[in-house]
Amino acid sequence: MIDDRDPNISYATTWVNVNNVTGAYKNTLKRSKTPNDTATLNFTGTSAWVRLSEAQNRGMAAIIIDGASKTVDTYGPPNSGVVWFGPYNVSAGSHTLVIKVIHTKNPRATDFNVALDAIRIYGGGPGGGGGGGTGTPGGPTKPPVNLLPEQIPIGSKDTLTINIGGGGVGGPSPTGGTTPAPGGTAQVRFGIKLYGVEKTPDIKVRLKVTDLVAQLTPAPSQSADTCQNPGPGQFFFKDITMSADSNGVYHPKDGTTFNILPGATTGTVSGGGWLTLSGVATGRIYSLAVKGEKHVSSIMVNNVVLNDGQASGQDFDWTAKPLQGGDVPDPSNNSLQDCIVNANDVSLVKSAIEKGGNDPANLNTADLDYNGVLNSADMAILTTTLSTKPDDE
Ligand SMILES: [Ca+2]
Ligand SMILES: [Ca+2]
Ligand SMILES: [Ca+2]
Repeated sequence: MIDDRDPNISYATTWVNVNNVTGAYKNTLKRSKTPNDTATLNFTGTSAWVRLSEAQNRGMAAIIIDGASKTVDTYGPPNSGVVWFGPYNVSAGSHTLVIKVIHTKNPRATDFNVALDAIRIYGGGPGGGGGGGTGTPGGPTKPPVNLLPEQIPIGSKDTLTINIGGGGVGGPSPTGGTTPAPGGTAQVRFGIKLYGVEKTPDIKVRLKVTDLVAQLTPAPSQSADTCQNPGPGQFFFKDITMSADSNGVYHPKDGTTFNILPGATTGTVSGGGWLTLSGVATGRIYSLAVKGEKHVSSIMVNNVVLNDGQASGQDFDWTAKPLQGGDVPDPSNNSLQDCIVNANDVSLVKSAIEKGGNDPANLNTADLDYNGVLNSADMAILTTTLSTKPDDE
């Protein structure tokens, strides 16, 4: 790890030393809010991580490698601590990393400060003796392997352990020679199952991505999460078409489109089930939750850092936590769900079963085991959900 005071980092022009910072490496930071101030490190390696301090008075920084720039936002609530941004992957060889004060900020931020704590280089080792060491460099699109745990304080009473990479073994060499720009957009793929189903037709789900830090600090005008619209720090990737394999494992279906909120844009599933999380900043800490078309929403992973591209850690297997049926679409409310499992759902399923038959609207509401028949087996799935976890998350 290369500390902010390492002589290999050159600063221009008005950076100040900040000392006795609990949680920071060597308890130090180097801080500036002067436009175009830079911290520069020349290094040899294949991947860089930059640790910056987050706080209310922090602005945005550009992280620039060999001229390719990525903007990061270091605004955070009080006692946010220090956060790793990266990986910024490059081809093997010599590179220049610049952290630049751009004097831009999140509307919630009170000032423009950028505060550098430390840098890590993998796949080569810079003059400063970074963590890379002796391993074979990993490919530019591969995440660091042989992971090392790192404690990052995220609040006054809590800590979070994430894996931030290590340089021991290295991933397989890439084919092709392109070098991705630093930063970018995260992609995820996920496998899920449905509880108690007999058949597995295509279904639609919602992926909810929550920025756990931004969630804590809503703008005054921002309303809370409703079942239909995202709240502070949240993104809804809605109406994702999921297709099951012969083992009943669903993945996002190639070539289908989905809707993104906020912003009301659309995306397309590509590359074997990968979703591009447009709008979601990389290098930040998220929880991911999935809600099915007749199911409650379940948090599948918490405290996960999303990185650029199809990082291998972002191909999730969530099949151990099957989606539970119960929050059924209500025909008297535009066939919307309300994110609550209660007597209304019981009554909707009960009346659909009593009507019987194979009316598509009734099956859409209440056929919780997807076998095309409405009967007590569907009610059994609902009562199982009621007995365990009635509402979303
Ligand atoms: Ca430091
Ligand atoms: Ca409901
Ligand atoms: Ca059924």
